[in-house]
Amino acid sequence: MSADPHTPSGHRREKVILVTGAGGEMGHGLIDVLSCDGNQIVAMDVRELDAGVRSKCRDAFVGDICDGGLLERVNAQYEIGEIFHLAALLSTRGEFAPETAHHVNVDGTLNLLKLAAEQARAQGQGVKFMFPSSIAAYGMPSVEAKRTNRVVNEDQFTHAHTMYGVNKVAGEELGRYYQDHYRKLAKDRMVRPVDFRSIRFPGIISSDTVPAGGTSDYGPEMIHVVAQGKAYDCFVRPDTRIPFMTMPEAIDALLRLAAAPKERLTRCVYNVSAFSPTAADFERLVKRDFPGAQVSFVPDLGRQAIVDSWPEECDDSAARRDWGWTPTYTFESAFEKYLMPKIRARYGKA
Ligand code: AKB
Repeated sequence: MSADPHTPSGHRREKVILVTGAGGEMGHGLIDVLSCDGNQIVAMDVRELDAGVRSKCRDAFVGDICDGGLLERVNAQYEIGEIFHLAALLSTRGEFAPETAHHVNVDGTLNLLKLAAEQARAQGQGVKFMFPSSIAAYGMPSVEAKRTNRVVNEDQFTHAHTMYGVNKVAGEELGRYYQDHYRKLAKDRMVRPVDFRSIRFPGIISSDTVPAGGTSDYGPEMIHVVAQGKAYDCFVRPDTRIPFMTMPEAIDALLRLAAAPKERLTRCVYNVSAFSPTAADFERLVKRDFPGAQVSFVPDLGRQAIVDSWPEECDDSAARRDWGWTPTYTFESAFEKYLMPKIRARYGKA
């Protein structure tokens, strides 16, 4: 696949930002912010984008990141300065079809890294590659080990227990390879064709969208289901604790890392986190804000084992030091200032 800075008709290709998984939870919010800054966005997703998101994009391609022909079309038409690669099959869905998860999550990521390297060669400069990784990259060996090692840093316990988590670690390593070692022995190798930057996101709670296919979903699911006046059966134990953050904080972190001067960054992969509530903490605030809410705990042993392999808290001191990461909310203020106002409006509970 060789890119040329000009289209076949000789016109210079437009400089754009490519967003994969554009129709997903994070894609919605990211494109909202990127488009406000006047960026030209090219979106990719397996499904048609909703009209609101599509209207904020220069172009949109419906298809699979494993489709070489599709990527070739994007490569030929546009000059890509940055890639936000959000497309992925999450942890729960990945455990029902692990080989499919690997194909999408790893082969797809490799395709995008190859595209970035081709673009860099054509442009004569590196392409920034933003890769949302996950706390699923961690694999606490037991609940006891999780409770003993409450706060983990980026270099601890990275033997993931899910295909999704293994895929995220693979994506991190592929990105580091493309950045630092790509085509190591080739005489015509380009140095640093990819500027790879990654965040291991915790569970994310959005007031606008309900996640699907994840194992941290119990938090946002509980809020959205109860807000509709329905009873919620939580699939993990009340004492289950993992890190979470709000979607606005996640998008702020991704854009803040993208904007950071490369010389400030001491690593490719960073933890970020805002708060680490238990499932019982979610229940407590949901019942406070929706009196009469019905929440019961019916652990799904398989999904419970996945969440038990994720740490209680992540040490995000490197992100705070290198690029100024700081959370916006505490768990309480996330409910008070972000979730409740928008959730009530969304479900007519204002
Ligand atoms: C999942 O639950 O699989 C994701 C994640 C923690 O990355 N939300």
